[in-house]
Amino acid sequence: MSTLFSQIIAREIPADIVYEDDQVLAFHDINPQAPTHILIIPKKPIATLNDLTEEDQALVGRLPLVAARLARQFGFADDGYRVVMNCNDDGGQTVYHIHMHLMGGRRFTWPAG
Ligand code: D5M
Repeated sequence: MSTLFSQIIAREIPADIVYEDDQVLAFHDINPQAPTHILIIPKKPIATLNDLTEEDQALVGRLPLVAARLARQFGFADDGYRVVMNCNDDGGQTVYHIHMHLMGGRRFTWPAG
């Protein structure tokens, strides 16, 4: 099933893209929860973390690498930041194309709400 994020990958709807390679795209979240809030997604449409297979290991491993690179680029790598992946309804997932939230520029609390 096509999601909003497939449409962003296909450039059918606009997004403020901050990183792209052959496997991964990153863009600003439309509803930011921090001064910088970026979504990092694989171009391959995988609905939830539960749908990952062994063959996705390297692809998904790219997501935190891109997160750390963007944290450095946006200047909050040393202060710290939060990465989150929500899964299904109780996890707060609303878009069924896996994505890593990268949030920085403020202090976060724990446990997450
Ligand atoms: O996170 C899904 C996130 O996707 C949520 O923080 C809003 C964001 N979102 C939804 N539509 C867009 C568009 N069009 N551009 C950018 N960001 C968007 P989840 O973990 O599934 O709750």
